[in-house]
Amino acid sequence: MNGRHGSGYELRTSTTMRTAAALSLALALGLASCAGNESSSPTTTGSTSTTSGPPWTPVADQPLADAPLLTATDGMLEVDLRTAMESIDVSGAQIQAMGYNGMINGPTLALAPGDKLRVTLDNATKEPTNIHYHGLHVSPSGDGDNVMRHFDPGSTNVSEITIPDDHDTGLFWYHAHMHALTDQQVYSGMRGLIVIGDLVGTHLPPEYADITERLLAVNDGYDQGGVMADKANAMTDATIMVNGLATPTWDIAPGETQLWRFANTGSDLFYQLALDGHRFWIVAEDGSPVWRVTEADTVFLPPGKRMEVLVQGGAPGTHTLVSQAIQVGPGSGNAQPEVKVATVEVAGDPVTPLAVPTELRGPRTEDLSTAEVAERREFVFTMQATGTEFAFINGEPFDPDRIDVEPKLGTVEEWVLKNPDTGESTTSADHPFHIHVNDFQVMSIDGKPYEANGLQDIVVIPSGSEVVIRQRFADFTGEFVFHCHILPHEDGGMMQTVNVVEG
Ligand SMILES: [Cu+2]
Repeated sequence: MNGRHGSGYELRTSTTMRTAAALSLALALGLASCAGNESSSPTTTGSTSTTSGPPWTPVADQPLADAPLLTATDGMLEVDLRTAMESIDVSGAQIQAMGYNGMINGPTLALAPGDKLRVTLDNATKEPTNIHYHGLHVSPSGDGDNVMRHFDPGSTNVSEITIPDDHDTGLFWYHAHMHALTDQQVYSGMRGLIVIGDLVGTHLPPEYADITERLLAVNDGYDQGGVMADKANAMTDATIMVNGLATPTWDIAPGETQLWRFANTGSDLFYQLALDGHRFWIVAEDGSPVWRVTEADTVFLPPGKRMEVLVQGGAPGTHTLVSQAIQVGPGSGNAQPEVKVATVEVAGDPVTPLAVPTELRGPRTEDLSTAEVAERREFVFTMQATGTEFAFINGEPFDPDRIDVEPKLGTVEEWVLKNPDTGESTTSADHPFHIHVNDFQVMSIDGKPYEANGLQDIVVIPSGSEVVIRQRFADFTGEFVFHCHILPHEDGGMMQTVNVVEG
């Protein structure tokens, strides 16, 4: 059973939704006063509020490990996922969580352009769910990348997509996208990585063929009475994890070149990664190859974002990968302190560093700066301090029965994304904009031309700023959404529906 709008579901779970959304609001707005009350406040896990367990004591500093890798064969990858609220081993200790197949970072799905993916999802939780393939250029219709579907509790549903032959190679991810429950389902563990194609073989020089690649899914966990929860904008008390391990350790030889493939698969925290004594060379952003390889001191990962970077081992010794102290909105609740993310051991025999390319080989994504613009539209992102539906686009919360935008297939549109600063710490925040199905190019920020370095699927609209983007609605008609990727904001209403129609 997965009716488009699941009419029966609202009645059964409206209390859950209100509880979850209200608490999400408090958390999203950075209300530090909540912090002292977790044990007595309603759980953020909605219908699972009666669940509790012993304290979670994750083991830090373990060697990095990967999620299980599932690879397509003969053009097809069939994956069975089961989600349930159950006791899961997370970084060496048990905690109640709703992951996929007993993990809070599900299996990594590896496909080549042209392959098909068929996911059979057994929903053994007490709440509806669904599945979204973040960043993939695939059909949003029917049983494809369709987040309008509801997979009812106790039901098993199939989702099937075909990766186009000319799809970008890079890092993507999948996660639950059930409106009003997305935040809790993602932080509880309904997520995993997707690798499309061979980034190294397609885009890097031949001498890079054998470099070590690391898949690095970064997110946070928080023990709320033995149940996996999160603390939006309160990074201090959260456990920062990579691939589900608390601040793990990995190594690199002096001079060795590795490809580190970062994804922020958390629900609301931003990471700005830095490694002492090291620099990064960005080769892909949001699963899209860059137009020029750029050198950077930090890797900025708003929620949902992927950045794939080359790193060369520096001086032998122990180095700490941190997320730097950053401000992700004007209010005090939007200050994130510096936290440790991982330990990198530079050890072993020195290696002669490879020459870092300035440009990539292989297919290049379309530059939309000279494209004919068929339509210009404006979207204003705002929040209010109270209410279940507290986050808006153009003054309205999300309504699945409303079509907000109807672009014509194949055309390019220019969108102005505005985030007015209300001056209130409870209603101002930076909003990471994300749209399904198609990538976009950033054209300007606050009126200043932006030197884009490729296409992307996440861009932060800073509080008090406006960002102009262009996107081509290529290949696929049908309904999909755009939203803020701070998931409590999405659940709170900051989402709209696009319906691409034949021209
Ligand atoms: Cu937001």
